Amino acid sequence: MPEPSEPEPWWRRAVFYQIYPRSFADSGGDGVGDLEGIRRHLDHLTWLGVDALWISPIYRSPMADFGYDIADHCAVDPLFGDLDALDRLVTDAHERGLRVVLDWVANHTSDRHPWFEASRSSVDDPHRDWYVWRDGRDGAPPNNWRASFTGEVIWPRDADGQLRPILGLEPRPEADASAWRREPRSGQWYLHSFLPEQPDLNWRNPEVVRAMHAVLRFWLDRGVDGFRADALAAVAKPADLADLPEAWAAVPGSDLHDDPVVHDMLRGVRAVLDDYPGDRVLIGEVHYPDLARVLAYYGGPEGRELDLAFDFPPMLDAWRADRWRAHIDETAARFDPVDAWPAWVLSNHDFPRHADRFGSDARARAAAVLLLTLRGTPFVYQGEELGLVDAEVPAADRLDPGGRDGCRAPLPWTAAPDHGWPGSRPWLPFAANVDGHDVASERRDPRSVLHLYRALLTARRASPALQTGRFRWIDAPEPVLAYRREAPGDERLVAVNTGSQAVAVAAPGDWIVEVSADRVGEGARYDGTLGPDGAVVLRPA
Ligand code: ISL
Repeated sequence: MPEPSEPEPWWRRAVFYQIYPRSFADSGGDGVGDLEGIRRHLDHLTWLGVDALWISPIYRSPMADFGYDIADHCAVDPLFGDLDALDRLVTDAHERGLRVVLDWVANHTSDRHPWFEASRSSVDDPHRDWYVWRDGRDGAPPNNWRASFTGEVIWPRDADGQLRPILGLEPRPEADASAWRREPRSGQWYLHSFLPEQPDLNWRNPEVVRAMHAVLRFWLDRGVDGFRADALAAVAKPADLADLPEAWAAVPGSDLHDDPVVHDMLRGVRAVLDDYPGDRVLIGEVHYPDLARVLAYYGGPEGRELDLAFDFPPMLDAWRADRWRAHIDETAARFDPVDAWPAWVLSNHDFPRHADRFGSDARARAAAVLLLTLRGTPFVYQGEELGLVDAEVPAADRLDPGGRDGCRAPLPWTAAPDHGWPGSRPWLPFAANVDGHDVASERRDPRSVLHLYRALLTARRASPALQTGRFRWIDAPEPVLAYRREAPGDERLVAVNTGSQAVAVAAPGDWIVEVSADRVGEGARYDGTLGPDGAVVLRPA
């Protein structure tokens, strides 16, 4: 935790941009994005004004889970390039002042990883205990845990405000829902919280810890600025691997576990990062509906752990002022007293895009104003800066075992029929609203969503209040979220109308519209009215 006299770590002021490398930009003409494609488009990202890139996995992989199944942690998959391409990307990004954060998948490897191939080869193999092997129960799996992707879990709030898991998709009939698979050679079962091709590592084995630390050092030595740690709840499985209560039996165990083993693991990783200069960042995917549990992953008296954890409950909630006010208040009430810093996110590669979920372009614009002016570090998912919705992928054409293809559509760079993806057809179709929502067209139109993101990022970069200042609500009618951001000598006022009626929102004092969600009226005095879905950032006149 920084002393007040220490400068804030860079990641508190930063805006992160998530790159899903298969879908960002293709330099090779094979229809799949690659590292050289990212490097060639760095100017776009600096023009946009983000500070750091998080790149989803680029490691050697059979791609059963599109890279989240790693067969060699220290090699780049040939689809994406090679180590030289990664080095060139990091060097060029750094020259432009962009940090680079890689994905780190701790919970599992690919079943084709040499560690697992050795582990499954015999009960006596030295790697056997690197994974989680158990005897079955009378020919049945060792416990009642389910794997992910056998039915979708979402976390809606009931009318009584309680969070409850429900299955959003019917489990696929052919899917084996168990999180265990029997290995015929030994007759034992191995645990896979996700696909059978993704066996879970055993983090209680010190050799796994050592091997993974070596992986992290391999990339830190190459100059990467930190990691986004995948699926931490799955790592936190209890040692006894006991059955889940019946009410939870249909929920993938990877969304439920919260055992202290994960905190030992994170403190160890933190120590590795702290060996390196420059505030290397550790961002965690802690997919719990309950913020108190997420906060524990920032560490405690026994030591620091994560720097940032995604605040997922608001991402999975409706576009309603009362819900967002409650999430923002709860985050502040829990995080501020211990100086933990939230990470806000509206979309990523696992969930339908917010322009789809919130139902209109105008709402997505208003949500962007909120995302980029809250107290905390925002994460922008590639394509949201264009206002993209998901691609429509007919069931028969779906590639992802979790049904998440829609939000992974390739980024359209131009208005041409190939949208800047020459050569083979891209691996997925373009977004349903691709027409007019490509980078080149939006760069020409100052009212585009792209220019809105750029204006918000420019305003944020110039304002200590927006970056790290205090947050204070101001009075506003119910469908509106209105707040001040304040730092010494600097302040901004933000008002976001989540409703579809114009509404009067008084701003005490005299204010100029710095950014407006529809780009109308910027530079003029704020007149006290927000249009339908309107949102503004105001600076003192
Ligand atoms: O994708 C989900 C729901 O559709 C989530 O429950 C997701 O499985 C969970 O957040 C963990 O996600 C991460 O690990 C997975 C990988 O498939 C995801 O892409 C990744 O973000 C396994 O590595």
